[in-house]
Parts: sequence; C-alpha cells; structure tokens
Amino acid sequence: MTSAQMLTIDAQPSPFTFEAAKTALIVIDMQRDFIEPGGFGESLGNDVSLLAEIVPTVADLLAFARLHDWLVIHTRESHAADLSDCPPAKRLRGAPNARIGDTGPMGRILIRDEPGNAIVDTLAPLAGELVIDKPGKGAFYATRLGEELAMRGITHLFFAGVTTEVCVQTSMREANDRGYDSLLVEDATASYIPAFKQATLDMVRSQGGIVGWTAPLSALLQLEETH
Ligand code: TIU
Repeated sequence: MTSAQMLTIDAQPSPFTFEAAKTALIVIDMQRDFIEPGGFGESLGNDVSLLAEIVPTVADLLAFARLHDWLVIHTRESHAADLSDCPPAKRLRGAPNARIGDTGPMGRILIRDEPGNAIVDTLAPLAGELVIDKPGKGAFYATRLGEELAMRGITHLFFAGVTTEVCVQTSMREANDRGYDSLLVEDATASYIPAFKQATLDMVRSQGGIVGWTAPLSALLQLEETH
C-alpha cells in the first residue's frame, strides 16, 4: 500500500474509496471524563462502562492509521478554567450530580488540563498528532480543525470515539456540510444508550449516505490482506 494509492473498503451504503495521503482519522473525546467513573458522563446519570468496551478497538484503529501514515487527530471536549467558553445554557442544562467546572474525583469536570479531561492512557496521542480542544459537541465549532484539514489537503475522514449520537454524530454532520466524505467505524464508537448508537449508524448511511458511510474495523483490516 502506498499513500497515494486509491483504496476501497466494503461499507454501507456503498463501497468507500479514499487515498491515505488525503485521509485523517478523527478520534472523538476518548477522555476519562466520559469513560471513567466520576467524570462528566457519570455526572449526567450514565453507566460509563459501555464506553470502555470500545477502547481496544479504537487502539487497533489508531495503530492501523499510524501504520499507514494517515493524519491522526484527537479531540477533547473541554472548557477554560474560567468557563469563558462555556455557555450558561450548557452548564445549567438538566439536573446533573455535578456541573461543568465543579470539583469531582478526577478534578474539575470537563475543564482543560484537569486529570479527568485527559484522553485515556491506552489511546494517548503520540508526538506529532493533532489534539483539538473543543467547547462544543461538534469538532469544527470554535476550533481550528477546518484550517488544519484544509492546509493538509485532507478530503476523507474516518470517525471513531464517543458518544455516537452526541459528539461523533455532530462532528460528522459538520464535516459533511463542509464537503468531506466521512466514514464512521461502527465498532470504534459507543453510546451510553445503545439504541441511539444503532439509530445513528442507520441515520448516517440512510438515503444513499446522507451524512456518510459506516463500516466495521474489519473492513479496513482486510486491506492488509488484499494489498
Ligand atoms: N452526553 C453525551 O452523550 N456526550 C457528551 O456530552 N459529549 C460527547 O459525546 N463527547
């Protein structure tokens, strides 16, 4: 496999063709705040154990992307310590056990550079990989992601991470409107609400791929055998 070669994998609703040199993997918010007890996800009343299950698959996907020299991008949902980038509507929504900025067992919830805001150790970014801190659910909103992709000539995106119907889906829809062809790796994404994960996969690839494509990691790994 060379980086300029056009590659095609089995995907839904149709095969997905991309060129490694113009492809990025975007791993959304694989942070302790969502995956471990005591963070933002649990404060909202969620069972966080469902998210930890995908860590080995995301690790395998990252290994594949690194091996094939894709651009690798990690995002973190996070806010400034003074909450200047956290709209009151976000902080005050619902009745969580603890709000954004409150102190929990992993430090201040969803605050940049606090222990709980870090990406889980197994999936830690390597030197040279982009890490995008985002105050919203979407990875493009109020970040430099669009410019980083444009300056590298990226046209195709693989998405993984959590949660499927919140930050992953929002980011994929933002990418779609910006003209990227995007594929969601089915077993490298998870939701606290499994039915919402399934619904998101169905929505993304419905109507001929109205948002993009989906495929399991195995569809990518088969490339190793066929090239
Ligand atoms: N609550 C929930 O499902 N997700 C989030 O708040 N953020 C992300 O999806 N990263």
